[in-house]
Amino acid sequence: MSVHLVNPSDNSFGTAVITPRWLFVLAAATPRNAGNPILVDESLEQVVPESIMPGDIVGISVHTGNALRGYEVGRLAHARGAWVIYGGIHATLYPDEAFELGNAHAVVTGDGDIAWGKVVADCLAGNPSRIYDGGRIEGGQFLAARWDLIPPDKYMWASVQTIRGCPKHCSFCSVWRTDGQKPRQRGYQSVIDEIVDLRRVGFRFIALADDNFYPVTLTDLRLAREQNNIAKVEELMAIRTERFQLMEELAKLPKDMVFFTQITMEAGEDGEYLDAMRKANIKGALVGVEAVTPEGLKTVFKDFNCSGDALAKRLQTFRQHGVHVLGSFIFGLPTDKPATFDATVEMALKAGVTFAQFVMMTPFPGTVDFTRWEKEQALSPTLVGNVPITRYWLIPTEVRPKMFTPHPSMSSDEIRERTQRVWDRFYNWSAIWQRSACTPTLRARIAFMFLSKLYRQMYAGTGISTDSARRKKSKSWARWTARQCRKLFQAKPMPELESPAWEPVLLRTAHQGETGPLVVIP
Ligand code: B12
Ligand code: SF4
Repeated sequence: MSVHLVNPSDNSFGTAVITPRWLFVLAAATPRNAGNPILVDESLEQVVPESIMPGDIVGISVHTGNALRGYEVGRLAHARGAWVIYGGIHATLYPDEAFELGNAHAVVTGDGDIAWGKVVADCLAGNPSRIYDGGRIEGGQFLAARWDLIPPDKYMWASVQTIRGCPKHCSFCSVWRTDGQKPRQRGYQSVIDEIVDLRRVGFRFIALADDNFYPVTLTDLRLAREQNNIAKVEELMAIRTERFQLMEELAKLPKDMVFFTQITMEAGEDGEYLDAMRKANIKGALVGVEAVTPEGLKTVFKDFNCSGDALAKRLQTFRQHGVHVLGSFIFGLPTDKPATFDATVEMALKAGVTFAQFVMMTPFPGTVDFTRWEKEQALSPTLVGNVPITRYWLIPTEVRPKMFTPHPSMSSDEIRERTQRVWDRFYNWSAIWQRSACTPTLRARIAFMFLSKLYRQMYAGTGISTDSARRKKSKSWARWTARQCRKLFQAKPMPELESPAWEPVLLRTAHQGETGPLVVIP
């Protein structure tokens, strides 16, 4: 009997940018008596059906974008006589779908770190339950990933999570609803141990797979102080202090390490925090800019972001403190006009962001935008084939519309074409050459240029170049470039590297709750 963990994808490039962390975390959650799980990341290569045997256990993770392929994998695993289990954000939101379309035996909702062990044991006993509620476990219970199972030559970046949950409530984002608004922070010791494991085997680029690396802002602290809410101030300060401790420890790791994270632009007003990030070798961060106008920010419930000159200044502050920005912008908001596209790319150029992504408004399940849209659609449902558009992930990709929510003044094609032009303008050779001046050597400059083009190729998913000849050509270019780029990320292994000898840590266990006794983890 074998346990297989499959990360579904329609697109296999042979090389991938970032490790799907869940694979290595669930590997750690797999009981030792079930042996080492077989990890299949389909963004590298497709699953081989013949490798699945009757009685095997197949765990499949689905987010909305890969659900359709995930169900296909589940059906083929079921046909091979395996136990089929789903988990991940989409399965959490739509467990029934996994049974109806993916031949599931069971679905795990929420966090899998603890639930997966029980699922495997139940399958081995031939008696799995239908639903396992993994819930939201405490930060101290997050499992460290099993990096001993990572293939050494397939990924550019490994991913390590330091915190889960986000206190904000942006309308297009499901994180605060699924992962909660209470930040759940891992002990820094366990984070550092994982990173040491990765550096030992030659990974020096690490994506911190966090929802929001800056969970407590200076404004939060000021407000709590103004309200004289001592308990709140203490709680916020404890979170902030732990962040600084983590960064202090990251700073002690080998100097060639490079970290990248996701953060709100509020960190731009906190020079002390940005300096700590820089010292910790957190050299870049994805910042959700989303919109460059106050009206746009209001529609996405992101009024805490800046617009206009203040926005450019805020983003430049990151650079001044040595943190590069990957600016993330959304097109297709109801307030967008034709002029918004040029204004956005000009802002991205003016603000000096090192990379940028321009995504088209997509209503993801679990978000405020999705709920609103689903209600509107209930009045007069739109169908594609016989699938309601509010279940767009079930529409075969060849006929799936590229945008789902109608815009008040522009057609979907107009939005796509304008978005494509923005990508082209931001990533034209001359603009990239200018930005590449941030690198120290000519070699690094050339690498930067290739990476910029690769990024554009992999993520400009506007669906414009969808004729199959162009798609095939661009895919084989991306495959080749990804292979070359990966070598630039590889470092000489450091098998001699040791984790610091940590003092025993006091932690509360989640089952015991906030008021439960403390346990000593040696
Ligand atoms: C890091 C990250 C990225 C990174 C790295 C992705 C990667 N290769 O791993 C980058 C920046 C590249 C990225 C890109 C995108 N992302 Co992203 N990303 C995240 C983030 C912040 C963390 C994911 C992570 O690694 N978590 C750590 C692991 C351990 O947690 P986990 O995956 O949730 O798994 C746990 C449980 O879900 C469960 N579980 C998961 N799978 C399984 C399977 C089984 C069998 C079981 C039992 C349990 C189980 O157990 C795990 C351990 O507890 C999440 C937010 C979030 N909180 O999930 C968004 C998130 C997953 N991303 C999201 C989106 C929308 C995207 C993009 C489409 C954005 C865009 N517009 O381009 C792209 C899509 C890329 C792609 N093709 O997959 C959405 C997905 C929404 C949805 N309904 O599907 C999320 C939820 C954020 C959001 N804003 O709502 N992302
Ligand atoms: S978009 Fe970012 S800031 Fe907004 S809720 Fe999601 S994770 Fe938090």
